[in-house]
Amino acid sequence: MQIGIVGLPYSGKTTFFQTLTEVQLDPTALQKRDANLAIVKVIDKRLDEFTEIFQPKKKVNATIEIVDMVGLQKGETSGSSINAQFLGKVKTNDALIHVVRGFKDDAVPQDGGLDMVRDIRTLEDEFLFSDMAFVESRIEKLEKDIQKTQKDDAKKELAAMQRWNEHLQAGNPLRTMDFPPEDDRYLKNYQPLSAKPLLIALNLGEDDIARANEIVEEVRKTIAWENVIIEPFSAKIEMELGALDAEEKAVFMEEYGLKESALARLVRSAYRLLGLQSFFTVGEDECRAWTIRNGMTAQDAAGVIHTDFYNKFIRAEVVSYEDFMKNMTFAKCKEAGVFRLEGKEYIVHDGDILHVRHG
Ligand SMILES: Nc1nc2c(ncn2[C@@H]2O[C@H](COP(=O)(O)OP(=O)(O)OP(=O)(O)O)[C@@H](O)[C@H]2O)c(=O)[nH]1
Ligand SMILES: [Mg+2]
Repeated sequence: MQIGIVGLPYSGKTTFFQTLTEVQLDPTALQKRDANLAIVKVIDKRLDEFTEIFQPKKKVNATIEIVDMVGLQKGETSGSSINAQFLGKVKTNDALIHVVRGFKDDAVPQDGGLDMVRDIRTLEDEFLFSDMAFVESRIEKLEKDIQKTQKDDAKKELAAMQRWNEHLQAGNPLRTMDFPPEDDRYLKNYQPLSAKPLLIALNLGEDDIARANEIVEEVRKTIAWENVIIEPFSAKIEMELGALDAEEKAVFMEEYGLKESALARLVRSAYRLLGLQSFFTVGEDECRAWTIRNGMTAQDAAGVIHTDFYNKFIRAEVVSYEDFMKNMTFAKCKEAGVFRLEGKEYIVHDGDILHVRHG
């Protein structure tokens, strides 16, 4: 699962990226001398609670990969051509965090003054134009193919591309479209940019953090897009937080009226945005959060732990987070009848503790 940080120049992308303090740099990325990939822990208080209870040798958080998408140079957004190479790189991400400049600072250059809505639209338009150009060229090619060969496959795809085109021509990003199941493979193959799940992160000035919710509402009303999460934060505050010890941190956060670091919140939102959830395996050796997509079955989930567990799946013992916390031990969960035996079709819920029985 990889999330790309995108945004106009000087919006604070790299500053934000560097505040990912729980960062472990991916060794393969370092080999490629491409240190802008971070593997970030998904902070989850449920995992912390299980760790308290079981005192395991090892605690393993779910993780998410975040990439600072370098390559968008100043000036590239004038006219309508962010370079194709940059857009190609963006396509490889599963979701995008768009960092938007919301802080005033005369020392940091800014074209045309502060305007978050304009900046959001600028980048979104680029994604829209790029998808339109792609879809139009696809339509042209498919029409030619059909004239020559009359293939059913090409006809089906043409119909899909025409639907996409209509949606895009009306100025709508593809993420707001209801795709029929047969479009799945085109989405997978073509990775259209305007279909990517989008989290808009408003990098507000420190003085505006206190009225962040108000600002978010204003922006939300103005852009009125569906399926987009908008979160406020301050890259500068996050950076300062990162340099403090725990006690100083608490005082500092109190001062700004912050309950948690924006980072933890943003990562959680990103997780939700991707339609992801966690299940847990717990015990004295290890307490661990695993990532699955919403709707995955017990057998799928077992396969995330180990391919063998998928192939040799027999049953899963399952207890929900809430039920476990009411009873505190597996023995008591069994007595209370909340430690259930489920088959391979069972749909795993967020927070389930799973114990896989396999052959
Ligand atoms: N005052 C203030 N300055 C910030 C904030 N966030 C970033 N900056 C400053 O803005 C400048 C640009 O920040 P970067 O994080 O490098 O921005 P970027 O989006 O990565 O820029 P490019 O990679 O050039 O596109 C730096 O000098 C930062 O110190 C903020 O929240 N407040
Ligand atoms: Mg940068």
